[in-house]
Amino acid sequence: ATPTVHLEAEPSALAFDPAATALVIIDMQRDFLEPGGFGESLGNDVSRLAAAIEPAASLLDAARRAGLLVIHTREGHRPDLSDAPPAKIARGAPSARIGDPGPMGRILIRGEPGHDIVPALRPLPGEPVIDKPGKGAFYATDLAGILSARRIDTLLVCGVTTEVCVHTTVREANDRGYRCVVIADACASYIPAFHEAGLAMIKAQGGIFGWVSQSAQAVSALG
Ligand code: C5J
Repeated sequence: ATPTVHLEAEPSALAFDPAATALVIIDMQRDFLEPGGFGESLGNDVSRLAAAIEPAASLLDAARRAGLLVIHTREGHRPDLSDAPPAKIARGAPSARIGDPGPMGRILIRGEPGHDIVPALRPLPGEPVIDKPGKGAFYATDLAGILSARRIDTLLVCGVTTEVCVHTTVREANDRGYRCVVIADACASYIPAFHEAGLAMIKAQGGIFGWVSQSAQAVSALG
């Protein structure tokens, strides 16, 4: 029989096959979580995101032990900025723009220290790392191919920020037919009200584009 994990979630519990389930950790990068990066350049208090690290680390550990496919994403651009839309670079009035030098290297540029995933969530060799130029993890990446090659039908999703890159990715994954469970305490936002509203939107209307659960529930379900 297919091994089945039963997960408590809202608006309803669900069951999944660990072999057909991936953990997707969105953009847990120094550029968003540490001072001197992209997030702070936009005027955000980056310390608000730290709360997601420990829950995400325990979820990552449980997912690895249960044999789930683990996928990490990173938002960032090529050093020559050829994949960075001018409209994205020009947006707002940041203290430093994408590509400008900063204390963690050039802002939101692949290969720079700020682009790295935080040490507590460092990918293991063999875990796919999706480098994405946009907010969603499907746009201009090979994520769809990786998921279909592994016959994945369910995603556990966490990371930052809840209402931006997590939401964009989950909305598109839902349209592509994946069941998405967002792990609430392993996500965070610079704007707490948006974190709460973002989670509420996902699970409203009978789970209009997904489910919401907690890291402790996912860890205990994964055994
Ligand atoms: C943002 C992200 N907020 N990873 N990126 O610009 O959510």
